[in-house]
Amino acid sequence: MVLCKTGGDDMESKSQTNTIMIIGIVIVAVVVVLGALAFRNNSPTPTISNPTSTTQNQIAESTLAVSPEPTQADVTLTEEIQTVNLEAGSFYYKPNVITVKKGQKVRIVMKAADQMHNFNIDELGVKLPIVKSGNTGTVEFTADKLGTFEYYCSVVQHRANGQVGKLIVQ
Ligand SMILES: [Cu+2]
Repeated sequence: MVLCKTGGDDMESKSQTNTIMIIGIVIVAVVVVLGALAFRNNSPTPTISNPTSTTQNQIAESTLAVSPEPTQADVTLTEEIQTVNLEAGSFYYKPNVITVKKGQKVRIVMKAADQMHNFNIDELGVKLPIVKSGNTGTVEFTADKLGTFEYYCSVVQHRANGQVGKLIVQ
């Protein structure tokens, strides 16, 4: 009886260790399968979530571009600026006549061809500081007065030597 009992205990403990081992294997297998699934899921998830996020961004951008009017106003403002490329040399401006409409925003982009030059229109308060030879300087102003105004270079005797031009505001 005693032997049988101990034998039965042995059997029980053996089957217990067996079930523990099986449970352990099952857990490991589950973990491995879950891990593999997680890996598989991880790689497609960004490709799935990215398009949705970009489309969301695109939607957000398009709604932003459509709804606020200041953005459109800015675009038209920059289009309204009339850019004049001006060459300044000894002793001339090319072109030496610029015609604009009253109220026009004007951007003068002046390249100093040989030596240092500047650009001034006294009546409109326009002053482009000295631009060194080979460099380019920019000045912006609004032609808010009707008339013909002289632009000139104030570097030493340049104006007297004929470095002048006419801005006609119509
Ligand atoms: Cu000059």
